[in-house]
Amino acid sequence: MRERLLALKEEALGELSRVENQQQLNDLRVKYLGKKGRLTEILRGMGALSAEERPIIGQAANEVRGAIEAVIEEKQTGFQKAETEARLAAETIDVTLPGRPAARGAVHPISKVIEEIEDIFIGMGYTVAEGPEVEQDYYNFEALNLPKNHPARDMQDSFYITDELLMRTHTSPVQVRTMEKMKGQVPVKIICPGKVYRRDDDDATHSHLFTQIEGLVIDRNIRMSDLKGTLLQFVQELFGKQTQIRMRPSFFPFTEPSAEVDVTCAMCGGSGCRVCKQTGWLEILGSGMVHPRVLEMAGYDPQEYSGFAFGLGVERVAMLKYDIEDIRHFYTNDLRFLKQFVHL
Ligand code: FA5
Repeated sequence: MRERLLALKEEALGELSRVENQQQLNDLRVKYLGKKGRLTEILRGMGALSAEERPIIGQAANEVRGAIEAVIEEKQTGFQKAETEARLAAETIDVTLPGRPAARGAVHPISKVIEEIEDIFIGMGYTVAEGPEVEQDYYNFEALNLPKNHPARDMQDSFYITDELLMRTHTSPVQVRTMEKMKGQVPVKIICPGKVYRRDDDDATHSHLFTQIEGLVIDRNIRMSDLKGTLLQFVQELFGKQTQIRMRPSFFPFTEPSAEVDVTCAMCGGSGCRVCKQTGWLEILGSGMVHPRVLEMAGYDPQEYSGFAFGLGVERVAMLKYDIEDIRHFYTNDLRFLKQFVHL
């Protein structure tokens, strides 16, 4: 029996030395040490042994079991270690690999110019106001001294939704809304950026949808010279110190007197070029002193208060600033065009 035990040990250790994986190891454990395994099978013959032999064989059997278990244990530890190492290797992160760049959007050039203009006016003490794009005829026209059938309504051919509702044709209705909200209080000092809509045919300098920034100041003793000084400071901050302005008499039903304002052409510095059609000047906005009737309708006594207002075309300013020859580039969303503004 002792020989059988030793032979079993040799056989088991021999087989164990060749195991390659956990599954084979488990199988051998069952084969040799399991309840119905080979060792148990041999030990079943113990009953036939004499009383002296039994403890000796018992001890030998324990030694064999211990030897086999020790090897199984050692193999087991080896497999677990190898498995952990393999898992760690598979999960390794190479921190030196370059990252995958996420596609980043950028601010649209029109939004950039709006922000820049807002910053300039905020620096002069203005606040930013907003109004609806779907506007009532009253605010878009009537309260601005353009009664129904007034011929100047044609200047801003409109998209009507109903008889009384339209897409606003300019940002000037926000003047009236702000004055109503202020209920006769001064000073009023706002700018209002926003989209406006007109039934203009699209061409290189006209779009049926474009952006305006309205400005409005109301207080006691506001004069035309305040308007001129404000606009001069504004264009010099936006286009550079060398920029000059020119005011040309004009007509808007909501301002009296009214003026269109040109700036010296940023392309040629005023000497005349293709962009300014050889005049040296470029028109960027309409302006004037708020009409007494508009003040009165909005609850301000024109005997006591006066004000100026202006409305500038943001696309026209952006075209000048970035030398863009066609307004439609802003709205066709060609990435080759838009990408040029990413780092500005
Ligand atoms: C107005 O809209 C007046 N509300 C401006 C104003 C406000 C005057 C306050 C007095 C007091 P006008 O229609 O001229 O004015 O438009 C103002 C500016 O918008 C123009 O100078 C021009 O820069 C721009 N603009 C006008 N029509 C278009 C268009 N179809 N596409 C792009 N820009 C335009």
